[in-house]
Amino acid sequence: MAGLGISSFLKSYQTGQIVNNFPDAREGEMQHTVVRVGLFGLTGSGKSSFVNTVLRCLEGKEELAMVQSSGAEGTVVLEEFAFGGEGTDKPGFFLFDTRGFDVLGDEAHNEMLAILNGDKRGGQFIRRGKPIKTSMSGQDYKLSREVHVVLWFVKGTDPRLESGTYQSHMAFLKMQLHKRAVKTLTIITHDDELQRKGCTDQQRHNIAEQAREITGSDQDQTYFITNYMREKHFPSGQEQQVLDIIKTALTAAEYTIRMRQSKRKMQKRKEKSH
Ligand SMILES: Nc1nc2c(ncn2[C@@H]2O[C@H](COP(=O)(O)OP(=O)(O)OP(=O)(O)O)[C@@H](O)[C@H]2O)c(=O)[nH]1
Ligand SMILES: [Mg+2]
Repeated sequence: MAGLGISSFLKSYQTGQIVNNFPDAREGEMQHTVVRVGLFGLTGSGKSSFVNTVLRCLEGKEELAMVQSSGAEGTVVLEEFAFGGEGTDKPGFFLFDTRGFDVLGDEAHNEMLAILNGDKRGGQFIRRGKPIKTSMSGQDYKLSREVHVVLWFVKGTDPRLESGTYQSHMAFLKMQLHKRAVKTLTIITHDDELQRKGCTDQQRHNIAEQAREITGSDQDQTYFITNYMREKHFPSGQEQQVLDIIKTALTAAEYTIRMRQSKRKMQKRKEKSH
């Protein structure tokens, strides 16, 4: 699809429009479901900047999300940004900007699960140091409240990538996402800095491999991007890349919703027959 085509599609996008057919949806469920795209990653990986990049690419507008200034803390309040659904009173999808982590451990796992399950929503502060009550299995949750697809952000120039420290912490979360049939797209940011450093194709290949080890994404769902920044040149070709990421994420989210509905139905049938 040409750039303009995707752009106008996404502007007026409504949840359900890609897959179209949700045979196992509960009555009225799809009317209440808006795709939630969860943005996760370590602090400074470019999640909030990505919200601004999408805003720029889709609506030609400037900054909505608060981006870190050097040394300052970034996002502390969860924020959901509505996109799509032009001309209707229902948004097409939400980008859910989360608070990043310095280290990945039990606390990060608990917080991310709570967000995935819809127990933590936009507008809520994240208070750290106390576990959040949430389901470990993700079953019996309300599909319309959950996060349906994950964009995992990795700063391309992060030295921790190469050391492999970060990969080992993701096994738990990968398993949880798999259980929930939620796909992860890997977004490698700071492509401009990689290019400035004269990063070779082989090095890029290695970075992509290392990032994929963290997330378990498919090769074709790993992207390099330069986020839009007000004072900097936004490379041509980036816009198309960003729109492609969103379209791929929405497609994955809709398939997840459909699959979860079918699983739920099968589970109910099983329970009845026992
Ligand atoms: N050069 C360059 N800088 C970027 C890019 N993406 C983000 N940045 C910068 O990196 C810093 C961190 O970006 P944020 O978007 O605030 O990162 P975040 O993931 O939201 O961070 P937390 O909210 O703390 O989790 C900011 O100074 C951004 O301007 C990029 O692609 N290239
Ligand atoms: Mg942020």
